Amino acid sequence: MAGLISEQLTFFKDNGYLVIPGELSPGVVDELKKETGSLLNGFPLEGHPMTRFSAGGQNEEDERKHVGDDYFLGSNDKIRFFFEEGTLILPSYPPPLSLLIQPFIDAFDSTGALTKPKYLAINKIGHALHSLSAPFRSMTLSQRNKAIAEDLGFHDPRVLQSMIICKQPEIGGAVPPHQDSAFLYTDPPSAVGFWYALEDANAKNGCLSFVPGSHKWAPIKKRFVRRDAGGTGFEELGEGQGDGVRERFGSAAAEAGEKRDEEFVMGEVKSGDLVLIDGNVLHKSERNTSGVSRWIYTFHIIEGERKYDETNWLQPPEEGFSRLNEV
Ligand SMILES: O=C(O)CCC(=O)C(=O)O
Repeated sequence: MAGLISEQLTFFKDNGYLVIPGELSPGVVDELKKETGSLLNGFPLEGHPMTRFSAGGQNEEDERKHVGDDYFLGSNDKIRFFFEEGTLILPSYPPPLSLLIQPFIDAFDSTGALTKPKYLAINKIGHALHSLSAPFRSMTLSQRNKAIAEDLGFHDPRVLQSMIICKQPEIGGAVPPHQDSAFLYTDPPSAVGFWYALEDANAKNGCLSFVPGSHKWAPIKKRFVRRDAGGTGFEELGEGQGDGVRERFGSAAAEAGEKRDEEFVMGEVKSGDLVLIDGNVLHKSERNTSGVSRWIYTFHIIEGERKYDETNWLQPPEEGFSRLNEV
């Protein structure tokens, strides 16, 4: 099975991301969307802790955060459903306007009740679609993805998480600038994201944007960990831990990078396109302010030969992370 052609590999190495048009056939996209629809319609609200996914950090009330953390932290070997937060645009509107429009833009109203049907209120589904959902499993653990991982230099590529991000019409939240290796930290960093558009993604419905080449100068400085006292947070890297720039491009590159400006380039894509994302590259996506959803599926791989420790928020299931080499 063929992986990347040399121009694609060169683009990825230079820019830290790569768009591969038409990676999924329309038939496969339809099958994955059908599965997504069934999951969204099928999950029970009873017993759900109503955990919202906040890409910006931990800003829920303590009690809700605690319940949410358990639901989130235990999702490594499950398919779980995280609601849109949807309140981010409110501060720019003074009351009473903000109070009037809130029910129409947030997944929840001020009493905590859902303002949308549940299938229109979910931000993301995760994190074990690659092992528990048959259609997502077969397109993830595939010869094609194994060949791509090999071309990217992986010896023992492990799929450690997978997600559907729905970016629902009107309430789909922004994802602030980040580097995936801060959330999926190996020492040294090795994460690569495989991001598939299940619908067209553009400036209006919140496509990705990237800082091209930032993987060469933007070191990982903090990592997302489980806290001893419970919950999650960011922790500075320890002495001698790899930052993803020094090991690959040298100390001078990392030091020069401290002074670089971040210039984002938009990555509009069509349904079926694949985007590969280096774990150090800075990327983000904006709110979906349009009336059209932006469904995507993404999974991440790490190098199994690197150290993945017990402080990472995401811990391996009993059988370990899925081995792409074994497909
Ligand atoms: O799909 C998005 O909007 C953000 C996804 C992303 O940043 C990621 O998977 O690292």
